Amino acid sequence: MRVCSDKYTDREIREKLRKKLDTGRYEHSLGVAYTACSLFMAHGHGEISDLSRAYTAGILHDCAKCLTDEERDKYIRKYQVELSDTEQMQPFLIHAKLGAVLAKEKYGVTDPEILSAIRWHTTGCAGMSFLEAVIFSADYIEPNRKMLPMYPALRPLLFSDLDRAVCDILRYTIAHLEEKGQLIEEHTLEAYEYYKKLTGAD
Ligand code: DGI
Ligand code: FE
Ligand code: FE
Repeated sequence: MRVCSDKYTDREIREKLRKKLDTGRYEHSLGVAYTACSLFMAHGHGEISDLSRAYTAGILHDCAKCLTDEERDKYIRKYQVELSDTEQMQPFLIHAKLGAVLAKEKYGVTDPEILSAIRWHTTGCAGMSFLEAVIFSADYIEPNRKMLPMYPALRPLLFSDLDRAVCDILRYTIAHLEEKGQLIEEHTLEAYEYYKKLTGAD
């Protein structure tokens, strides 16, 4: 697969990632990349240039997920990444923002839409682009994910009604976080309100 990088081939990106991610995370990243390509095809975007963007965003979306705390803090300082209060209190959220920075700095990706899809893959946001919505949802449904009760219905829904499925994912995520008593990013709540209104879901 052609990859959207100014510096590396697909194989080089995979080799670099394999060293930076644990095995499960690497396999998940491949799963997101190919699920994102499939969603592009299903929604009428079959050009290789489109699929390359889906693949690149998918494979790199968690590139900052397996950093040590020291590495993470070093990159935050080096690239002057600003953190929200929620990110400071729940640092696992930082990998989305930092992933977009590292995709650019370490993997040679310059396409702003790919970087933005990586940036928003965890929380989502209101009015996502097609690529952003695809990466956000491919992350949730790719086949390596541990089985959840809603998957048999949710997975096909993404291929027929993307906005409705994004809305469902946001609802499930918010309910899950509330149950666990976790802080919820404003972007996640705004995204849910947006997709609820867009799709008329209740
Ligand atoms: O990195 P992954 O595990 O592949 O997936 P991810 O980046 O979507 O992270 C998943 C976790 O992030 C999942 O447990 C839900 C959580 N999450 C999403 N939005 C928020 C959130 N957690 C908190 N605390 N607040 C949020 O707004
Ligand atoms: Fe992630
Ligand atoms: Fe992920």
